[in-house]
Amino acid sequence: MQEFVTAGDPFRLLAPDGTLADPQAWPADLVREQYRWMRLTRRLDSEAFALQRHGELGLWAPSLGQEAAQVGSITALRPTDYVFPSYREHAAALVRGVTPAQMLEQWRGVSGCGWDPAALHLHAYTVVLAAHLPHATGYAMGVQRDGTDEVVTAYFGDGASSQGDANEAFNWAAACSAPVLFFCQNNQYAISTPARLQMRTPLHQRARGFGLESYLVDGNDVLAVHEVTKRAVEQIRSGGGPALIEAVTYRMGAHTSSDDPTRYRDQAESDAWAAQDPIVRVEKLLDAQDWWPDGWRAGLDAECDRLGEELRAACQAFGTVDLDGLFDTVLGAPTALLEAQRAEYASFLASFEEVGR
Ligand SMILES: Cc1ncc(C[n+]2csc(CCOP(=O)(O)OP(=O)(O)O)c2C)c(N)n1
Ligand SMILES: [Mg+2]
Repeated sequence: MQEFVTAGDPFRLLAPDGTLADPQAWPADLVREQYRWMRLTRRLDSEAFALQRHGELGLWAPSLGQEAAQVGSITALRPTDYVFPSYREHAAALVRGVTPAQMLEQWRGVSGCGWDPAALHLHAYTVVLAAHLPHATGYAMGVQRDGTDEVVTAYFGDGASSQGDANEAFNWAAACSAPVLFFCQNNQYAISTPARLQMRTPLHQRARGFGLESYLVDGNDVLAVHEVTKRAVEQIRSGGGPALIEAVTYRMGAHTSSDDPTRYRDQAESDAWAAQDPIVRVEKLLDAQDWWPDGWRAGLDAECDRLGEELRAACQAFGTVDLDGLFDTVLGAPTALLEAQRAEYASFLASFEEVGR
């Protein structure tokens, strides 16, 4: 296998036209399994986006286009390796066994986290950029103290890499040799700010300055992501210290359901990245190698349909959101400021009733 590239061009195994240097070296069932998770993730994402548009969810952050970066990496971890996602890692949640209903709870506003983080070794979605990176580092220090060989992973974006929290976490993880993998999906944008405008030196190069092992990978190539993550995780698990992976990908959709990306990026750019679609790429490989067992593809189509149906049914079964209750879980004991905000919000909600009269 070709050496992992840590500078210059991202490491790639599968070309956008589906060409793979040595297809026979790859078990077909591993390729199909990666493809299956990517297809399920894409279906989950499109259904959830549609549910938001129907007014069923407060917000949705699409993972469209980032399926390879997410699936390739999460499947390279052990199910017991603790993961700190940000808000877009829906593939990680699916692979870890979060059910469709649990997946939507936070986006519907019916709970702060739909699943049990300890049971699934998957933390709640974190919206405050990079806040979970020092948490992941601290968690990894606990793992180190306990002497187990668990590897902790934190997912974050190009924009989050500019936060002070991220940089403190990189430094402290390196200083303590904490068993943590920092996985950056450089999807080219922090909402409307292009990555090229907010950093002078690419993240994988900055990582070296902190003393982290670092890797640059084509984030739309699920096989390359899987291999690079496996390599990084082996190094961390065997006591080699923390690592950072920068996966170069593209946010094909909007930042969230509240965003209109046509306001700040060209169609030509989106079209160029559409030609790098991570799912189409694997489909081309499966076609070229004829790695479709009889009935397998139709079975997966049906599985995607079932996931969509489950999501819609689960969403419609949610009760109404207890808006007042939101204030109960902000702090252990209420403060005067919190009570004032609660009252202000209650009168804001009441103003809609007046409009309706
Ligand atoms: C500390 C903090 N500042 C600002 C925001 C508002 N915000 C939400 S997402 C986002 C952009 C993040 O971009 P990136 O880290 O590249 O992740 P992506 O959304 O592209 O996955 C910003 C500025 C926030 N959530 N937290
Ligand atoms: Mg980004």
